Amino acid sequence: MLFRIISERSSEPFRFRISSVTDEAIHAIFDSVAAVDMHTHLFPPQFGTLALSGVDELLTYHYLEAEFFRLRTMSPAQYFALDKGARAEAIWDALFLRNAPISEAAMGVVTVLTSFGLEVNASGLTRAREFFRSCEPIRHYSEVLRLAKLDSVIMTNDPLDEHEARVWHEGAVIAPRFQAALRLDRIVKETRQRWTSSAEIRAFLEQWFVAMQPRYAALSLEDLHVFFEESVGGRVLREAVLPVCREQGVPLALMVGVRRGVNPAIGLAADGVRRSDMRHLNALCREYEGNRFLATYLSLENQQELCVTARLFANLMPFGCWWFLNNCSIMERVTQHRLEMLGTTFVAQHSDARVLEQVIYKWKTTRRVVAHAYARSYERLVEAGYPANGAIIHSDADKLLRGNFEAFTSVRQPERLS
Ligand code: FIX
Ligand code: ZN
Repeated sequence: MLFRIISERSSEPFRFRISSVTDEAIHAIFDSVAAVDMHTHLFPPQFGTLALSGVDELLTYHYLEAEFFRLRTMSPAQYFALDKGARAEAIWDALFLRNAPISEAAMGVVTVLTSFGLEVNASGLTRAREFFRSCEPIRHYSEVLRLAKLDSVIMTNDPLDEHEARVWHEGAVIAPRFQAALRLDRIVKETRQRWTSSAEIRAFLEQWFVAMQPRYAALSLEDLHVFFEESVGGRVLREAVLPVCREQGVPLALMVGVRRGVNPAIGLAADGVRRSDMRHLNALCREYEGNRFLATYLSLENQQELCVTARLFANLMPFGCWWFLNNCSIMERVTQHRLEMLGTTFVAQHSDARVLEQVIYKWKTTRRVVAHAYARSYERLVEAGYPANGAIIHSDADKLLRGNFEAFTSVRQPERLS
């Protein structure tokens, strides 16, 4: 326990009359905030087969597939020849029954099942299948968001995906708790095949900005040097993406450091990580000061430089511990470091969930780790003589779990950033 003096609540919520706060009180405050999950691959039921949910989807998550292949029970080719149910059974048997599900992703499945009163044992998979089959989709969606204490989630929306585009064209009313993020990866990659000028791409983007009303546009890439290259990709980014984002007041999220397709045999799990050159992010923030950038870096080695760059440029908002960083030990270290370097001016985490129920375990871990990191800093603050203040702790938790993202992506920005 970090703090010994218990706080006393006054009549106003979170106005503590305190000389200090307990670690427990800080955790309770972080637990009370309805978070916004700023990057997921989730879809509401209107998107049909794109909306993944249930135990078979949880078990065939690519994080678990990578762990399964390490056991060499079967080759990737043998595995991918099976149907989804048989793949789930193979993973269940190998990672959950024959071995302790000790990894972050495997433990996550245990947390999800437990939250629905389900158990990990020989009959557990059959029971879990029965349970998820019996759930009414809309009610189940709200229940999952309630358990994860999420106010809303941001999807990843690719206008070049035919299935998705059809849903948008049909004018489906998208569930208000699911908001769009316009994903640019394919647009940038397939420019040469699809468009002949930057003006055409600009028009295409503008049309989709209207249709989707995205909170931000997003691009994942190995390194940012492409922004400054004399290549088709470089020109699209400079002549279409950056100006349209600036004009529409929409931030561009940069997800940097992923090496795609390192081992294509293992499907969605094929990607690796690469340390990036931070000079390009510095140059982007400096040369495009009228744009706003959200940024997450996949390599642990880039985290300090990201903080330093954010100290230099207020048009940059670091976010989350992405993918291979989204586990307890690293998230705690990175979050602590960000608090030390940036105060609370960053977005603490996103889930990257692909399967609905994953938000339950990912947000449970996030709240615990972020609250713990915050409590460690706060303990030092109180020791330094600062009068503990529950209202400020609540406001900080709100900023880290939702407010910074909301303020940064809202259309009305302070003059100097717009
Ligand atoms: O590019 C992304 O948005 C990545 O998050 C995914 O491609 C990746 O497969 C993933 O799910 C990581 O969590
Ligand atoms: Zn993602």
